[in-house]
Amino acid sequence: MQSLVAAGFRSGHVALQNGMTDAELFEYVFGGDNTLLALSFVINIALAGITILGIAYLGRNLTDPRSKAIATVLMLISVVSISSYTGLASGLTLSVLEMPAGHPAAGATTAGENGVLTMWGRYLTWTFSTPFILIALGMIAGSNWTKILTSSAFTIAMCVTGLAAALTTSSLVLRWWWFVLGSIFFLVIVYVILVDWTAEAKRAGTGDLFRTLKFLTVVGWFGYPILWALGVEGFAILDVAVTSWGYSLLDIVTKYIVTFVAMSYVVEEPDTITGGTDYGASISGPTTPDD
Ligand code: RET
Repeated sequence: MQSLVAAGFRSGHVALQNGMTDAELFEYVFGGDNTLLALSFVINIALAGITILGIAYLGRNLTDPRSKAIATVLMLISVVSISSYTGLASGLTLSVLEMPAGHPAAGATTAGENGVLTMWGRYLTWTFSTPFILIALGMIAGSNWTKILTSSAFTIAMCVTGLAAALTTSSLVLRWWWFVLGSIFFLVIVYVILVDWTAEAKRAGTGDLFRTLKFLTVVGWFGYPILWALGVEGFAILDVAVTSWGYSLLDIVTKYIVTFVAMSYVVEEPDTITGGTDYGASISGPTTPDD
């Protein structure tokens, strides 16, 4: 068993690390020559922290279980985000990978090692953060759990294929094939937001709020595949620091701004948001108040 685990770690090391340890990657980011890259991580750690505290403060007087559920889901977006950026900043979820033949960055070097810096932790952690964004949006639109969970499953599939695209070093065609698959999954999510949830939000009375959230989300989310394609993973037109800032800025819009826009509506606990004291109860009959 132990040797199996050791073998797993060894192969993980070969697949994800091109000879650079986490400590060397950390030194590469924070050593002084890559201040811009380091800042793109640190600023988001701070913003995620502020957002978590902001939600706790704004939501301190919530009483309705459904309003509380939405506030909790919104908080979880930033809980994932602060962990994600800590992983990137520590070097744990960064790797230097050699691109396959034909890739514009094939043969590039990073800190003396063959390969380019890949922030694969981003794609991995979007797998956990994007479902919370969709759960919050779906609940605000008053959608049903089938649609909310379907869109969540598709976003997980999209992020995992994005991760696979970034980590595939065997073939350029397969990198882009993963990207195409992820893009198809993305279109399912866009359809649910633009068609189903837009209509449902109107019926639920949250149409105005949903229009703002939909705009920030759909426009912002399209930025990610564009950045992937223009950045080091794709055509390598943008360098690593610019790509990283691009993602960090998109994250500010799609997570923190979306969160505060939604939260400022939820705290008022309007009828369009509340679900009544029984909402989400796991047992019928009177429940013990939790505060
Ligand atoms: C990838 C590559 C594969 C094709 C597509 C992508 C889309 C990514 C998106 C990410 C959104 C992330 C957010 C994170 C917040 O924490 C994976 C780049 C379509 C839409 C909102």
